[in-house]
Amino acid sequence: GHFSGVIWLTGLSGAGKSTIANIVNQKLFQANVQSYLLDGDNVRHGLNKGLGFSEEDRRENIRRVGEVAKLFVDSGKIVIVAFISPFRADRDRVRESLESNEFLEVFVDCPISECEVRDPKGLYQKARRGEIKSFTGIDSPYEEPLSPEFVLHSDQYDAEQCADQLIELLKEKQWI
Ligand code: GGZ
Repeated sequence: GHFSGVIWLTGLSGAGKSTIANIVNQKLFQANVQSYLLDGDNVRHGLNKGLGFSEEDRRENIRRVGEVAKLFVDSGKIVIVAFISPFRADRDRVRESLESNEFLEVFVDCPISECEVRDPKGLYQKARRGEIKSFTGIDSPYEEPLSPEFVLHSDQYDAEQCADQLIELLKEKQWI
């Protein structure tokens, strides 16, 4: 068997969290590592349907995601979590709910200027026009991690390279 724990990706919309998380998940599968990916696509449309983007709803979103991640850790999985998770206190609470060696906070660090240029879904443009309210980085806060276990510079490396860097980290930490 292998180690179980949570790889918690945090960062702005468009920073590349989901893309990197999907690649890491595939690579772990190919290496016969039992992993599971939690991201907005499978959580905000199901378990957390009904939660929006107010501070209160985001905090509840992250609280539930943390609880589910913990359940998967209990089942022996490596869980990859990819949510903006803008509030430090909420990420810290998840960290506290796990053993100290079971939580890797990974800051997907991409300047908002670059996220805005990418704007894969046109959301930044909408937010700038005021068509979306409370958009992270525009009119809703993002609190950068103060001491993450790892930083991915997704503006300097492509998603494949970032995924490789994460896999190397997992080897160094003897998770895999
Ligand atoms: C931020 C928003 C918003 C607002 C919709 N603010 O790039 P995406 O589209 O695919 O990923 C973003 C996703 C963020 O959901 P999370 O569950 O990760 O957020 S949080 O952790 O803060 O609860 C974005 C889309 O949803 N989206 N409206 N106002 N992102």
